[in-house]
Amino acid sequence: VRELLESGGELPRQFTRPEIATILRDHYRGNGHGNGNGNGNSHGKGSAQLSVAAVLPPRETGASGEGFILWFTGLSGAGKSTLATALRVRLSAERPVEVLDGDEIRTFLSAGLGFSKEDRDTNIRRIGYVARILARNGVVAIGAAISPYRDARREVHRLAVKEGIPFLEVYAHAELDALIERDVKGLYKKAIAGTIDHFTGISDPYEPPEYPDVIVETDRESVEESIAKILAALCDRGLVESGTAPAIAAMA
Ligand code: ADX
Repeated sequence: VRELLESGGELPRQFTRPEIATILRDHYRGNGHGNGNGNGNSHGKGSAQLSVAAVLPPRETGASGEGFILWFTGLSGAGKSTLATALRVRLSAERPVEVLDGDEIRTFLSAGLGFSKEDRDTNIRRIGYVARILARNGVVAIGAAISPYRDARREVHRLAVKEGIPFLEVYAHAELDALIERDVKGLYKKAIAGTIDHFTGISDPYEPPEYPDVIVETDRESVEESIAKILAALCDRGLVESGTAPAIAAMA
């Protein structure tokens, strides 16, 4: 932090309010708030050192800005990415939000992984790892991968809880028939024809969550209705402001 302040860099918003950041930066760069010698070394030995910790707010908790993980699980085409994006749009006015989308992660972080159980579990472990790093730095990390195996999801959950990171599991559910009919990416058709192997729900298993925090029925609900359910659950957990859920519910 000190190096950042000395170089005149911007402190991340979750560290402190911008006006406090300006005072700190001036102090460390010797611009009038330090020991008055203007040489930028006001924090040196013997000077009246301003304790960063003394002016930083305590780590925010609850609806005021704590990071958390929202983990979507569900079949391909069940609406995970759509809902994750809608949530990001809704929540990013209030706090930093990142979406870790299966398709996108597989292009970068998990490039080269296939769809065997082992590879899928590795993929989920990686997404979980990044989600924890983000969440512990105040970001709302939204995971949107099929994550078909219960054990892998449980592990992500367990590691988050171990670090004190709130974790919410959302099951994006739609009847298989509806997904096959909708088939946005044309993958179900190929999987049924046997052109794609190990396709989740067709020729590969999907283990539904036993105790999801929220179930959204994406073949029966509008996006707004599903988002309202999720926001209500987040609100119950004290993770978003109480005004957030009704605002969305009114749109439904
Ligand atoms: S996961 O199983 O490891 O969680 P992930 O969500 O990253 O899967 O990727 C799923 C996406 O990969 C699907 O939405 C689909 O676009 C594509 N895909 C390609 N082949 C398969 C397959 N065999 N099974 C499931 N999805 C596949």
